[in-house]
Amino acid sequence: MRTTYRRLLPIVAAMAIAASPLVLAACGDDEPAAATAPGQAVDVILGSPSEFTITPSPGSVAAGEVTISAANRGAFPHEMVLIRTDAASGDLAANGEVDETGLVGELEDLEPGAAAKELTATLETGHYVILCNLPGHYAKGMHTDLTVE
Ligand SMILES: [Cu+2]
Repeated sequence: MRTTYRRLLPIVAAMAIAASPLVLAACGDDEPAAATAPGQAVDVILGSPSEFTITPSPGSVAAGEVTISAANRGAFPHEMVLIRTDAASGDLAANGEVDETGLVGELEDLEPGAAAKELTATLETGHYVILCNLPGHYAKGMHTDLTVE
């Protein structure tokens, strides 16, 4: 018996190693990505479908490095500001413009029809708000939520 186990052990170990990538691949569609997932991308559209909308796709990402690509498809200039805050996107203190406490980064001077600009940041788990902070734009509804899981 002892001899048999010694012969089988390396074979069993090799099978376990060979099987593990299959297990990971099989659950990849349903499970959230690992916290170390590299190069996640979020596309943010400003100015469409109406002028004062701002829409991220997807609306939630896993913690880690995230590249946000923002394009203005409206008629007016806009900007994209990313803030980490527990407040809902519509509940930020604003007096014409939003207090940018918790600022992670921003893309300024997004001109209508211009090429998208990119912002890469390492995001920790939490709640974030994406908004346009040109005077009056936040009040017109130009804000949305981004969840980092
Ligand atoms: Cu704007």
